[in-house]
Amino acid sequence: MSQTIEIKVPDIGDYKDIPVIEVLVKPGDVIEKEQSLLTLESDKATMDVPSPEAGTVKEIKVKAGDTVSEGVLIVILEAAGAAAEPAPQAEQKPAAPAASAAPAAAASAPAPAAQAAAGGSALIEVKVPDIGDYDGVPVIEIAVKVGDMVEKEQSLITLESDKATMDVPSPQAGKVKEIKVKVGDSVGEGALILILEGAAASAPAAATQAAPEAAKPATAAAAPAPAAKDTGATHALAQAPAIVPGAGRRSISHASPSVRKFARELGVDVARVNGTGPKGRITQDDIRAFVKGVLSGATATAAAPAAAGGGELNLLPWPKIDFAKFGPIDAKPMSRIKKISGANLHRNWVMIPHVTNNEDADITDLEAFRVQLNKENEKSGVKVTMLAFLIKACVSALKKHPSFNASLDGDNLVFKQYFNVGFAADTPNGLVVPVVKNADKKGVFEIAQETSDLAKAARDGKLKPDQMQGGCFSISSLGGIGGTYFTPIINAPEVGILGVCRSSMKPVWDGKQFVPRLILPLSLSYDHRVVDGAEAARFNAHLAQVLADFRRVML
Ligand code: CAO
Repeated sequence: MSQTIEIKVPDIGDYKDIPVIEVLVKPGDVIEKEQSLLTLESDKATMDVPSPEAGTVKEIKVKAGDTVSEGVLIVILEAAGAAAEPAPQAEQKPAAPAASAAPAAAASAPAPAAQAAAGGSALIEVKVPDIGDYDGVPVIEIAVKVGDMVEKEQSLITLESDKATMDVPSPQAGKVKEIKVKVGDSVGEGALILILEGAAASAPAAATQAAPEAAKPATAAAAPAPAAKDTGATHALAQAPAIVPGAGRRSISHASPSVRKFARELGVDVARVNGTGPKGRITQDDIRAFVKGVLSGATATAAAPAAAGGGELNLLPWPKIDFAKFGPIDAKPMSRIKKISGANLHRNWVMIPHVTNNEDADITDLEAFRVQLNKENEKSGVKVTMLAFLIKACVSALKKHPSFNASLDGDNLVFKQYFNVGFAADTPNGLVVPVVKNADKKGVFEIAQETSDLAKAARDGKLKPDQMQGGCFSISSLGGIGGTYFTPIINAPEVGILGVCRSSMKPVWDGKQFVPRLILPLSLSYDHRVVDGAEAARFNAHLAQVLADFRRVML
């Protein structure tokens, strides 16, 4: 009997809505106890959530970019050796808390102990704040030097235990007078880190008063050990025992939160930077050297062999421009849908070798038929659209060319035996792709009604997640707007998408003369890893034939 464990985000102190920056496992993975499942990163701490048990990952409930807080379900695990263990008789209380994971404490500004220095300037002793149960935590990086002017909240040093990486920020703005620790020292709560000459030196009293507020400690995080809750059956609830550092256990970039933030500001992917700090840690200087290398061309040269061997992209950092210098501007945050669809489109554009095959379909007769149908059914309230015919025509082409109804899964091609066709819908908040399920089993009227309902739900922001899932192939119709041809981006893991532009009357040579025909431009983008060019041309030619004579849809 297998035991299913729900792994949730453990107590992470005062932190809420922390972004998941990396999911480290996938369904089917066999994992060890304590193996990191995912990495969370706030602007002050990077933390990994480890597995409370060994087992097989059944389901992952979050993805990179989600934000999570304590108690959020992240992974469902089938515990290893569960069959061998006796079923618990009753709900067990969590075992004694494991180590308190309190990166949040480090994130709080440490208590500045201010004292009036000669000449009226305030000398502030900056100490390690409450970092929960941690003691003897190694200093792995010192981000400032004597004489530096620092801002309030600027990182001063980075500590790294075997549970978390934490930056200690400055309690206030000022000048670094003296540094009392060095890399490799071990520190605990209250250890003197450095002496700061407060920027508000003329008002030492204010600095002193600020101390208790600034020192407000985060709640120590008590992460319970897995708790088996059972009624003789198979279900168990568990929380991860503690938070651990990702970098130490994985071959990913080893960098403190402040260095990651710095890298993000410059558009640098830390995974591409070589760390020269202790244990290969990436420092701010490494990021600077990387940017200099890219700008001077040196890094491009160094990366060339990797690129030649199929390595990573070697892109320049994104240009950072102060647009306000050139005229008035109005900056607005992107909508949630735009952010999500943008990230998906970007990945698909970069990862899929797209090719677009253009074709013209003569829809003169089909359009006449559509107009006639709508006249006959005026009272029914259902308007037959070109999109509904296109969906049926695509089903016919998908049946004839099954590789368009496939998805890549590692070295396997998964051929789907069902025909779910998605269509891009333009909404005030951005692009969404609702899916008409089992389009092969539905008639044109039914599909017309369904696409109209789905498009309305999309525009009203009421589409449910399952209405956007399960697609095999997509259509992006700009026919109501205009255009001739375009390159639609494939909606991965699908391998094809049909772009449709506005039909127009064109002179067509019939062998004896030019005749006016209504021509619909079709642009079929396909994943060239899965579909060959000849097959794509056949798919598009078949579509054009079906649209020219819709009786062929039955063949
Ligand atoms: N050629 C000429 N006219 C067309 C046409 C075509 N290919 N397709 C639609 N039309 C006409 C319709 O007949 C309709 O005319 P009437 O109002 O006179 O009946 C008008 O254009 C408006 O159609 P529509 O676009 O609103 O409706 P639709 O069913 O064709 O499409 C939907 C629905 C949801 C696909 C559409 O509203 C939409 O959102 N399109 C944008 C998709 C998009 O953004 N794609 C880009 C994604 S990025 O790759």
